Amino acid sequence: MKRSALFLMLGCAAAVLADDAAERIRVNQIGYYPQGPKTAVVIDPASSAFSIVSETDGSVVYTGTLGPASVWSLSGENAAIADFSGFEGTGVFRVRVEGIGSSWPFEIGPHVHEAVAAAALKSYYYQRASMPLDEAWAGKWKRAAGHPDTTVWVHASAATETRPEKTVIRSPRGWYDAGDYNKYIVNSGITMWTLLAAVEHFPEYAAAFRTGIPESGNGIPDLLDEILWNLRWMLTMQDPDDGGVYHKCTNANFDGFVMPNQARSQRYVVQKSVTATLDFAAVMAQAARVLRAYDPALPGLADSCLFAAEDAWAWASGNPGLLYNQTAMNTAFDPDINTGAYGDGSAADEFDWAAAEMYLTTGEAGYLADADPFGNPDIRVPSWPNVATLGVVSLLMAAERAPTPGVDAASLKTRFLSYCDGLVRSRELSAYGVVMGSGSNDFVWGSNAVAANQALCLMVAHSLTDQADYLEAALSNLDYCLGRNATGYSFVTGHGDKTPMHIHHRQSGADGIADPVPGFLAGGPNPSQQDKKDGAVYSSNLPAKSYSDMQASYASNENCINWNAPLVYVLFGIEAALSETGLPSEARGVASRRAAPLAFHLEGNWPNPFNASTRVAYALDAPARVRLTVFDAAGRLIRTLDSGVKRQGRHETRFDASDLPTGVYFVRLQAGGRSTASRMLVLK
Ligand code: 9MR
Repeated sequence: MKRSALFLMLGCAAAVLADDAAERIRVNQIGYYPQGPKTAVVIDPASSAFSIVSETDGSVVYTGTLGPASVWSLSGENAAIADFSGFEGTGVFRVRVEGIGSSWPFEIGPHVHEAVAAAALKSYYYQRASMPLDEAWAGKWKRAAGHPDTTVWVHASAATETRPEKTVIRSPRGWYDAGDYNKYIVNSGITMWTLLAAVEHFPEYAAAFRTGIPESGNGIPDLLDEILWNLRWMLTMQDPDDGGVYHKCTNANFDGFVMPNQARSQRYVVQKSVTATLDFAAVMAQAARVLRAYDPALPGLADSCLFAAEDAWAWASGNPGLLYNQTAMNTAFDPDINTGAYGDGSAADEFDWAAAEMYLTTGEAGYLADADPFGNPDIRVPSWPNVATLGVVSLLMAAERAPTPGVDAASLKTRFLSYCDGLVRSRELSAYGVVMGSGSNDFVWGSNAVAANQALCLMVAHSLTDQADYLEAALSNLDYCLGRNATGYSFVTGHGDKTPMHIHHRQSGADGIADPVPGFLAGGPNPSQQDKKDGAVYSSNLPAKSYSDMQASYASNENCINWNAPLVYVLFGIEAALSETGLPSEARGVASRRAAPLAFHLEGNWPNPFNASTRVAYALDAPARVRLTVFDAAGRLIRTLDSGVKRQGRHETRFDASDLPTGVYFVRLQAGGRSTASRMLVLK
């Protein structure tokens, strides 16, 4: 249960006041790194003194003075910054301000964002079409398979001589786009690039990172296994006869709030478009590059991706003006298609991006002649209709490793860094000390992904220069997403004390479980409020406060694959840069550089051996966020039991193994970025 709800049930007036205080002291509710920057934002400060208070014993461990208050015009708030970067202790703490009270608790620890990174990536598993989600991996959000997509009809708009209308094709797998159950190539394009870029840019970290999915332990990084689920779907979306790519695999209309297996409307592939085909070409070219290293495990897949990319590029070159216009399509063909359009007025940036990826994978300069990805690129925050920056980033990161003949990478780098310098400078004008909100168009539909994509660009700048101010600016936007914002929400479901509970996500609305499916980044504040006509209610019209935690609010409170992807990228990059080891704490054989003061141990489980379920006991000598991980005898991660922040003392967690085969298992306890040795559990 949420802490605030429990307090309200107890009718404890003092505790309600504590929530009120937490509303006025905005922190990253997940936490901070011991040696990293640490700031909170205080609204309408009553005094200038603040302190950091230990959750263990209530002692004051640090005191400081607030910065000068100023107004953030985007939220209408008078805000001052509490900077406690000088405090480097580890544990669980709150910020206390005289005359207000205390913030939500947060952790300071060496791998503080690892659990939220795992959840953000795991969210893609929860979005998988065409397979059941077993309890072993999905926990209480287990569900039956939805959308086999084995009898998909070719829509009239996509009919050809070889595939006339109603030809049945197979298009299984893939991720549901968002709260809806449709699968869109354009949005898969930027999403896949971003996740593949995390594999390319943080290779050691990605290789060692485990999320607990059915494929874990198969010799391929979990992140790449997840990517493959969608890649194999994307390959089905190319017409083998001409190389063109269908814009989407979709219902005619959005489903109601039902579970995936209850959504059984006829599925269609609709008109091929130049944007979908180029996004597909770019992703397939990039995938061919990344998958080459896995040829023995995935024989022929890299080659297949490259062939698919070349065929798509050829089709797009022959049909450069074939943009997707759903309204026009519906006047000419039946049935009408009313799901997400992902329409675009120009394919110039898609040509640039695809040309860049094709050039980098093949080394053929011819691609640079057809489009000019590096001539005068439109460098700006990436989004699904604006993808030129993706090609620029791929080129700049590749140029760090090997020469790029025919491209002036040095001048491109100067231009990219000058864009990022602007983002860094903008923080100085922000009362919140964040980059987000520096541009007048930042608060759009999916604004939290604007924050995450600005942070992605800043992480790239950090990789290119190793300069700390880029990393700190990226971290400011991560703080924004996790609670240091004008709504006070940590926008990732299930992570933080005040998080979205009514996300516009069909499974979360239909499964009868109070907690939403975890790990989703909610869309975020959006003053256009396009969903008001459908019942969404907002308490503010101010840009940074136009957010509503209601299921009806698809314009501010939906999840979407292209919004989670930059969050995964940034979390991987920040953990790789700022965590104690630069590797996930679960990675074997990684020595800790510095021992955390937190001590904890696993006690015996009871009963043992056991049938179906057992209790695992453990003790903490200080409060910490706790995670138990269970492995099978082959070392495969079987289950992760997240316990949230636990107080000092002894605790028990029930481990239900009713769905697992008998045998030997091992449990480990993780807290404060470290883990204990394993204990054996015997299931008879
Ligand atoms: O993210 C998309 C946003 O940029 C558009 O303004 C909006 C309206 O066209 O659509 C958003 O994408 C939605 C898509 O159309 C259907 N699946 C859910 C997506 C997120 O809301």
